[in-house]
Amino acid sequence: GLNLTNIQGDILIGMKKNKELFFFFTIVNSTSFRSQLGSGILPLITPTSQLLAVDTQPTTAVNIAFSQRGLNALGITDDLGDTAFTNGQIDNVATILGDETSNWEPAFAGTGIHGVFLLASDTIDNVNATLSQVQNILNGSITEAYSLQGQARPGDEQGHEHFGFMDGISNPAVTGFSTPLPGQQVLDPGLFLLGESGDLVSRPSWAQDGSFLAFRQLQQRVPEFNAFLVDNALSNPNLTADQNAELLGARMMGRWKSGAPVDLAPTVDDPVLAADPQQNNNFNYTHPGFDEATDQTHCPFSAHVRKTNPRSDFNPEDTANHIIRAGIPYGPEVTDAENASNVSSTDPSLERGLAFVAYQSDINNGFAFLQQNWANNANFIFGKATPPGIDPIIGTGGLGQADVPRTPSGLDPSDPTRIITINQDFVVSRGGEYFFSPSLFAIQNTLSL
Ligand code: N7H
Repeated sequence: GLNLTNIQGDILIGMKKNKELFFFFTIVNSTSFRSQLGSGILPLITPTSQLLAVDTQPTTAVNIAFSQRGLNALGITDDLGDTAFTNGQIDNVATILGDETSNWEPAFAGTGIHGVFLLASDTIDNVNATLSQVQNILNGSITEAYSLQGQARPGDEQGHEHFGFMDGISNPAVTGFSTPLPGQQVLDPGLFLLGESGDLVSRPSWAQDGSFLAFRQLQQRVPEFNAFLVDNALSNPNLTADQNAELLGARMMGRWKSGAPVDLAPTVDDPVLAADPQQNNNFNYTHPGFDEATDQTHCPFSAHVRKTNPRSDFNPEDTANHIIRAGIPYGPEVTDAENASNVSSTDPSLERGLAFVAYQSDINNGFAFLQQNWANNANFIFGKATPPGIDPIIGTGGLGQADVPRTPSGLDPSDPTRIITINQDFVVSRGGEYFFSPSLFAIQNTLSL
């Protein structure tokens, strides 16, 4: 089995707290940092084992991860065997990810991000207290490069991202670790943890049980998204105008806001199904009597969840391109003024979105692959009667151009060939970085002095 006391807690199960601070730092004194890392910081790092039971969870869970620049700053010269990590996310900006560099937060475009602390707790006060403790221990050996405060949305919206959709339902199960729920894919640990079964790349031994963390600050233009749904509402005669707007959103996502999968609830939401973990992920886009190459009466080929995890659209089911997601929303609720104008405020304090976190053992097979080869590729999912178009939620026209029109088909169940043109991006990448989340053993023996 896996050594759960050695694997940082966010990787396999997520820290799952209502507040999570991403504190990006620059190492300014490598020797001092390395000596404090093993003595003072290591005892604060939360392994998977501590998160499994409520009574062993710390008040504030702490994880740490390093960029290639950070490993360089520590004098670590081993090649971890992942070119995306080695070159940094900025190297992927336009051609791979389709980001517009001018939208990048300057800290992500610069050279100062050596690592990130992930601090998760029930309150921001707890998070800040732990951050002070970390900074005291590190005693001036790091400086803040940037930070992003994530928080669950309030009240009934808890667990929902800013567009209103329930998130965090579907993640892969890992062989030898998790008991799968119905419909959940069971995958080799080596897809997520270096040096474990299924990781085919040769790594330095200390990298075992670490994972690559792809971080993205993804701004969401919520008022624009809502206005788009109203303006392009579908025309099912049995539904109200509001329901037809909801239906369009559900078909773009592949799930209703409740979380119910469109593949199982194609025309009306089913909140009971949504709330049942035995059922809400138990689908694979096949239906007796329907041809998977033509059928979009259930889930559109272009739906976000289908573009990023095509399930039985591959036969045999794809096993190479998977991520474990552990993001959290950031930013405040939409204001009345934004709602009234249908336009996101340009006030930076009102920016909102998803602090996106994806774990994998190979970034070019994981996050970067999903974004470039699936979401941003109009012809994917291959072999369908109608080309799906690029992902209506996260796809970009590519080559770093924002607001390139997206032309997904299949969104209108009454005419699957109809293209609903989307002239604006509802998700805008503000950049990010690739990190390595080492095992506790590696923190103690390799990264510390
Ligand atoms: Fe997505 N959303 O909240 O609108 N995503 N995502 N994602 N996403 C998923 O099934 C969302 C993004 C995946 O197994 C759900 O747990 C938003 C990127 C994958 O069936 C919802 C953003 C990438 C899945 C969202 C965003 C992915 C998934 C359904 C950006 C990878 C699992 C909840 C702001 C490149 C699919 C669930 C499966 C599900 C949303 C980004 C990938 C609601 C808002 C960048 C693999």
